[in-house]
Order: sequence, then structure tokens, then C-alpha cells
Amino acid sequence: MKTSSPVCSYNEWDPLEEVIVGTIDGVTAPVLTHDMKTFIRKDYWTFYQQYGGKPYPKELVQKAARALDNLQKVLEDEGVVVRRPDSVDYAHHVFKTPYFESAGFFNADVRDVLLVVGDEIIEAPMSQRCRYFEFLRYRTLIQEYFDKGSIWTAAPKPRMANSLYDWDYPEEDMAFFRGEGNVPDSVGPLNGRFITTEAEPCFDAADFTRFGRDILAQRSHVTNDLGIKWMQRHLGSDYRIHTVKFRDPGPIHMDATWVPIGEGRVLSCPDRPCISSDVLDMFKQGGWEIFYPPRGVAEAEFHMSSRWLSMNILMIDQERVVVEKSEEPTIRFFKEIGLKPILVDFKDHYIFGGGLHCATCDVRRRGTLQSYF
Ligand code: DAV
Repeated sequence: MKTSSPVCSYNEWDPLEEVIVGTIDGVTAPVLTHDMKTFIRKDYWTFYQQYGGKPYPKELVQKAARALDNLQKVLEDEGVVVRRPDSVDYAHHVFKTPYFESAGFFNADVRDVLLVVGDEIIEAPMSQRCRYFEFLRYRTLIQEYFDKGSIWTAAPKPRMANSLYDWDYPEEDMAFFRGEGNVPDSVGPLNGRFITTEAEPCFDAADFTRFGRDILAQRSHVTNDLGIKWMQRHLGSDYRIHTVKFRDPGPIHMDATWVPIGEGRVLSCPDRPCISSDVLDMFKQGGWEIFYPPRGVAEAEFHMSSRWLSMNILMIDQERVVVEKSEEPTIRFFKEIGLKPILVDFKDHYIFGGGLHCATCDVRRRGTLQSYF
């Protein structure tokens, strides 16, 4: 392994040296297609019927852009190098491939698009048509990292033909959004039914959580079993991928569900408990402590996420945790367990689906590849 690579990160808690903070300029409202209804909360479907394919109202974007700038400043004040990707001005243009046409989305959630494993930066193939070209925002940065010595991989992009989606996926199941409220056992994902099929591999990077040699992977609406298999085979015998399941009726990304905060410590979303006994055994045998944080309270609009963005935090190291400044119960909880909360005014970004972890991608943490189980 090259020690000179500017990209090097094996877990979520080693001391953070360099991070990408997303850029929101150019974000476009996704068209409310059948599959995107699993991503957009029902209360906002009329908004997306009106705005789909068009830029969001300017004021919303400006406020979210300020939130991202706030995050950049807070991280820089803590001594972290912050990099920003390119703005785009073409996200609302309709693009056409041999299999579909769509306008773009291009939000700031770099965590969904890029996965860093060691000195390798992997572009996720994604599975939503409106996010097909989101990697373009990061190409200037990625190429710079490549020039300086990192490994650069683009996972095979799916055709995203009609066969990748379950067009009969019931709309009534979409009402049980991301595990809020009482969820009946009959809901799709609890029975192995998702909006994506297994027609070809797909994944978002945020469905993988890194614990050194062990990486958890979630089959979700946007990540399928073939995508997880691709990752396991690609990373090879240095890494063990464990597929993990949560009691979540709308799984999309793991980073507000099962979130490590240091070696031996993980947050578990109380509304979406882990139901994989092998993974629970692994954490138990490894001596890991599981914490259940309080629910989020920020006064914000949540178009594409639950209130649990409160636990979508970024660890600067094993002591300092970056938290949204209005999430007071969460802040108190972190203090009680001995962490130092670093506060940032970020709630105006929540509307676009992402918290502090979503909107960042750790490029370099000081540490080595280890086994924690
Ligand atoms: O709780 O809705 C949000 C994670 C988005 N990347 C949730 C998960």
C-alpha cells in the first residue's frame, strides 16, 4: 500500500485530516417517478409534481449553500483540510442514454457517490436515474487525488433499464417512510422486496459502513445484493463484507441507522433496530457497546429523510463529534457519553436529504488497516 496517497481512510473515527464537503449549486428537483416515490416523503409529492426537473426555489438552495459553508468553516477551525467539488449548471438538462432519459438531481451528498477504502476512491454506480451523472461534480478533485497517488475506481454503472426497477412496488408501502411510526411486517423491504431488482449490480456508497477490515453493507432501495457482491469481490480478501439488515420499511443508506463513533462504540437508531443476529453477535463478541441516541428535534423540512439526520454525524476523531446545533437532546447525549460536540448550523441543508455525514466524504484519516472484531 502506498503511504504517499492523499487518499487514505479505513474507518469512521480515526483522526480526520482531509474531507470533501459537498456543493449544492445546480441541485435540481427530481422528477417524481415511481421509483423516486420511495425516496421522497409523501407529504412533498405535490412539490415534486410541480418542480420535478426544474431548479429548486433559489432561496432554499442559498440557505443550504450557507449551511455547507458553515460546515466548512467549523471543520477548518478544528484543523481539518476541507475540499469542495465543482458547481454544475446543467443538472436540469434532460440527458438521454440508450435506456432512459432523465434530468439530474446533483445534491451535495458526496457520501452517496464516493466510497474511500484505504488509498482507493470508488465512484458508486448509483441506482437512481437522476443521479446517474452525479460523479461528474467530483471529477476535478478525484483526478487531482489520482495525480498525487491514489487508486481510482469507477464501479460499473448499471444500464438503469426498466428491468432494474420493480414497477409494481406498492405505493402504500412507501407511506412507511424510513421507519417512522408503527410499521407492519408486511411492508416490502421487511420481506425482501425493494424498488430495485437484481437485474444488474447497483449501490450507493452510503450503504457501506467501514470498520477497518470489516465493512457492513445494507441491501436497500438503492443498493442490491449484486452490488454488495461486486464490492466484496473487488476489495478481495483484505476485507470482509457483512450484509446487515435493519427493521426499516424504507432503507436508503446506513448513516442514520448504524453509525460508529469510535473503536468499540456504535449508535443504533431506536426506530430501526438491527435484526441480523450474525452481525449483532459479531459486535457483541468484539466487545462493542451499542448506544441508542434520542430522536432529532431540528425545525426543518425533511423531503427525503427522517428526523434521524440528528445521528448523521461526522467524527473528527474519537472525542470530537460534529453535530447540528439545534439537536439539543443529541448534543446532551453525546456529552453524557464523554464526547465533545462541535456544533454547526446545518439544518437548512436537511431539506435536500442529507445531514453532516451525508454531505461529507473523509478523504484522509490518520490510521492503519485494523481488525476491530
Ligand atoms: O433516516 O432518512 C437518511 C440518510 C440519507 N443519506 C433517514 C436516512
